[in-house]
Amino acid sequence: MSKTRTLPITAARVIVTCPGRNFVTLKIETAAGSYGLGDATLNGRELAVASYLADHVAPSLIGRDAHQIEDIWQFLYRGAYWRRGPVTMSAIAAVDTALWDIKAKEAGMPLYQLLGGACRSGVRVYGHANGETLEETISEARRYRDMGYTAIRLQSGVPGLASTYGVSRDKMFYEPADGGLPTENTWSTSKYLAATPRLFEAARAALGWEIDLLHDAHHRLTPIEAARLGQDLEPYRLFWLEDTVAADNQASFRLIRRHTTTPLAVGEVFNSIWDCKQLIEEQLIDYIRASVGHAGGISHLRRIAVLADLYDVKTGCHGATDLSPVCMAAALHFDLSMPNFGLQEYMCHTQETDAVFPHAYRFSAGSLYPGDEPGLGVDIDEALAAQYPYRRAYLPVNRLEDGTMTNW
Ligand code: KDG
Ligand code: MG
Repeated sequence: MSKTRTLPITAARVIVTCPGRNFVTLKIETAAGSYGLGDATLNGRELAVASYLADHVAPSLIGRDAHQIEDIWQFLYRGAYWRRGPVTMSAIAAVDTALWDIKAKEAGMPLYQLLGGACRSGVRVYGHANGETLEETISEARRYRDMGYTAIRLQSGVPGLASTYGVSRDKMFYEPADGGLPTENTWSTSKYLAATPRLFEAARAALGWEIDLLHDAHHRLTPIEAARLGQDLEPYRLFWLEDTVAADNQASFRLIRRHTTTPLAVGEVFNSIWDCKQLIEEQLIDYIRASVGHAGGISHLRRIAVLADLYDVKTGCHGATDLSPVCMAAALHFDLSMPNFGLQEYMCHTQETDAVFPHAYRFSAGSLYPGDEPGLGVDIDEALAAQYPYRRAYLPVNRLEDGTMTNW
């Protein structure tokens, strides 16, 4: 019998950088001189994960065998005693992703090959068209279509509201973490529910039916409001309607599901299989949006996707700008290898971010391709990263027009 070679971990370092926005990256090094990267960015709470990793996780990794990915995952999850939660699971995700990166580099193959090989030629993605007005949003959607996107998310300003989720000045990326203290926005569900069906009616008239359209309600509705929106959008055949309600109560999706055939997506804030077990097993959703970066890494996200596959639920990984290129690369290897991949979110990063994280993945004709470099195919330029120190940034908060706090 051949003896398995162990690969002791010699260092685990946390790199915090802000090339336009904050990113937290874990770099794990081995005795063989190889290293792997994991994204540990938790938008608006970055330093909590950085501390969790540097102060609590990193010391306990030194000397462990980098090849024992599952055992290390269980060690960090069960061994902490305190389970789940976004900080813990983002930290575990970073370790897990870095270890998969190392294993694939050691094997000399792109990660998707280790995960079972490609199930498709590329990873179809959706882009983000947004505008202050309905007209501006539709003209942005045309621009995305011209760039080759075959699926586009539409978010538009709501008449009577000063600002709306998803609408940004910069048209290639939406960057909500905008203040050294939380910006306070004002929200009206009734204004939003009146405006949104009009947006999609106009979009279908202008763009036709070939293109897939998506929308994100960003957790702002009650179940019955979500049911109403789903019904009102049915004539426009959305690819998915995302995050209608805050999904703390998974059973609340029963009510939405009972009333609408608009496909439902949820899960970008989920951090474990327990957040979506009921949603999946009762077939209350169509797409699960949990990400490699926030839901325990490749190992745990695979568990979620395997469960989802049993119930005809497809994946739709979160891919906003606050998920670093390390996370994006990991998502692409995962997407390529899973039989029940649905659609991948893709919001471009700034040139500064791309320079700090040189990567092999490429966009072409509506899809992303992870490339064939060993591992994830993404690196970090540490010298450049050091030129962009951390800047405190918060996500906005939301109040109803009468001042009541509500979901952002
Ligand atoms: O950090 C929060 C953002 O990632 C989130 O607001 C983006 O909802 C989002 C999406 O669908 O990309
Ligand atoms: Mg979303």
